[in-house]
Amino acid sequence: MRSFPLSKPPIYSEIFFLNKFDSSSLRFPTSFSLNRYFSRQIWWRNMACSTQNASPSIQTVSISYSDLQDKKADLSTKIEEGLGPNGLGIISISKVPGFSSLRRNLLHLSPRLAHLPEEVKTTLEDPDSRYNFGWSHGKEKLESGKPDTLKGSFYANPILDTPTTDSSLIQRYPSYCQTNIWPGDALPELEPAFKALGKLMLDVGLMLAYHCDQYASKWMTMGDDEGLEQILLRSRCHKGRLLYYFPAQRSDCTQDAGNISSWCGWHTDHGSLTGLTCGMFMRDGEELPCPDSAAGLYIKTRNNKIVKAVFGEDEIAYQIGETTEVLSRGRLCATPHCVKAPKGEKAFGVERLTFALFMQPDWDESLKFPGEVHLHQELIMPNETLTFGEYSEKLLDKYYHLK
Ligand SMILES: O=C(O)CCC(=O)C(=O)O
Ligand SMILES: [Fe+2]
Repeated sequence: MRSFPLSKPPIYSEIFFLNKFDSSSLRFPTSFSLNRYFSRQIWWRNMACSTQNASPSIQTVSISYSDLQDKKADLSTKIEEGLGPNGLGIISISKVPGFSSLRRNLLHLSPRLAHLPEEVKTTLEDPDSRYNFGWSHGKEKLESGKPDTLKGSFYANPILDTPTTDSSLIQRYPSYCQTNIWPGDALPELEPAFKALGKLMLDVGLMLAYHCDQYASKWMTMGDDEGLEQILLRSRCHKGRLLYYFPAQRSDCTQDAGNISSWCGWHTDHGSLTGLTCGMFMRDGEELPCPDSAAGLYIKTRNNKIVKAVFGEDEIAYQIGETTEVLSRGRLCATPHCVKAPKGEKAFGVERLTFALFMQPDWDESLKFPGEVHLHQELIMPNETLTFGEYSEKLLDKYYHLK
């Protein structure tokens, strides 16, 4: 039997784990006790304004698309190096045909969406799904408990506009089963651009999942339909998130310097694999290089080091989510990550745009939570079996205190 992973549904991310990470990693006692090493290049950045928080930048382990496509290729060394017990928990795929232009097309629409009139954005909101479809701004909470107004998100299932017409399912799992909400006349380009990039990132992610299964089969037995690839292939739950990080105000650029999670709090994604584009920076409609080399995606390693994860604009990165940790029985651990905002004068007015694809199992997919994986122990008994939908419901109840 093999189980594999899932990724996170949007809502959970920033809300959950911040305080815990910042106060000594309560959440990953077993994973962080393992020693990680990095065989990739590490360099220390000299941060202009603050050296006390300097973290090393680490280039992600990268696999070319042509190698990934080859089902006969043995990529287990790279998978181990990037995602295995000593890896960073993120891997990138280079030279994916068509990716760069699909990324640019979609990311350029992010500020246009964020700047639509408020009354138009309100029509794109979906409170029934706890803002897990359509436009969401200020609905999630920060570490401080205050609403997160630092970024806006647009969520949709890039593969299925209507995952189901069964009204009892829609009522039970609204964050997965609702119908997509597109802006139509207000921004007609969004739907095709979102679907095209989401579909490509899913296809590439499925290829990666195939190689993860090959790697996992070295230490676990699994039936033909139990691998990550098959779980993700049959899922109706994949979710894309187009992110818009609002520009820092002049005061923010010079103050609040040291906080690494200043744009997006520490969290793990709760699905299987999360595809990520490299963030794009813009000011007044013009793309520009990142104004502060310290800004960007940070990851917490298993031996509790914080590093900046670096990958190219033309690469798609994939991170491990909680359900992969469950399905791999703790061998492939969910990756704690956050985003640091740029600071300094040059950061004034600069916005960040990116896209995440949460590849996650179907709401009906059964997951066995092995005793050795210590995720949400207060909610889940060792060796309990839950569907992904039930698991998500438990997390929602936990974090939203509904029950
Ligand atoms: O903005 C990013 O690069 C990461 C976003 C993220 O972690 C998420 O949406 O879960
Ligand atoms: Fe995330």
